[in-house]
Amino acid sequence: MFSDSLGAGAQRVAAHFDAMTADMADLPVIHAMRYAVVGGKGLRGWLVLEGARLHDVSEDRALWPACAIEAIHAYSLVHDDLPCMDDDDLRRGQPTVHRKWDEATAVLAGDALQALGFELVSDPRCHPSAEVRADLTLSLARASGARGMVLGQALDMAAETAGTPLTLEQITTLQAGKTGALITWSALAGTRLAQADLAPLTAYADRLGLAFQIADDILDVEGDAKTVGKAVGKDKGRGKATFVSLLGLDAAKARADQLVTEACDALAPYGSRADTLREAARFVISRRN
Ligand code: GRG
Repeated sequence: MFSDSLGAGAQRVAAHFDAMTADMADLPVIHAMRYAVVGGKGLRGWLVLEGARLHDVSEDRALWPACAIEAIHAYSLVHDDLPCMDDDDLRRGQPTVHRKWDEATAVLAGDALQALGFELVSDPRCHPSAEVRADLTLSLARASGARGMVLGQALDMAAETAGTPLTLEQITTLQAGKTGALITWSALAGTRLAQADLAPLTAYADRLGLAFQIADDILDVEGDAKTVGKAVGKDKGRGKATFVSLLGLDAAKARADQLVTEACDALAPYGSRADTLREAARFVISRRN
């Protein structure tokens, strides 16, 4: 079952995280880092492992970027939950980092997780080739910074105060940064490790990222977000445009289905070896959290 594979991947990534942080000081910030990394679905790390498997890259090597992207993802959630952003009390059904510790610890834990992500992909143990490590590091910087996730978050914050709802095109651009950029990087990291052609998995991942966000918007209206552990910001749903509000629920579901079909089709060059990635795409729109 796909969820078993996801869970097993998350455990191996968590074990790598523990090994990579074992020598760090016994301080609240380090405990907060671990707290922020565990307990998620581990989709991004799993995508790295699976993309690597598809290219016959050893898991020992793939665990470095897998752990890196989960660290960057965790940093983004810790900072997104802060009072100056979404002001969330719960994440994954547990107190957010600034609630369990304090704001300063949450800022520092996020900062340290971000630095750790870059440390992991630039560590010579990740890959012997400096060219491959530089490619992973540069692409991760672009995906997570002001060309990617931070851009998406900034556009989202600007939309909150703009007064006029976003158009479909604007929200697609926003989400391609906020959610899509890290998902795309995850799906491509194994290809980068193998120095193979990025095109098929780019087409897959871009559609997967968008489908993920549409599914997230659908879950916000259909799911019992509080009980399944999604973050519920104090300002969430305050008239912000979403794929559901712009397209309507049925058309949003149809669009997500279509994107998953296109994502699966993009994997044709890999044949049946990519069936698990196809399952992942279907999981993304059928998940309950
Ligand atoms: C603070 C720079 C900065 C960016 C924050 C990712 C993000 C940008 C905000 C999170 C807000 C949010 C809920 C976005 C929707 C999509 C998303 C990233 C959901 C969480 O990802 P999952 O479902 O989380 O993969 P788990 O808990 O499984 O790791």
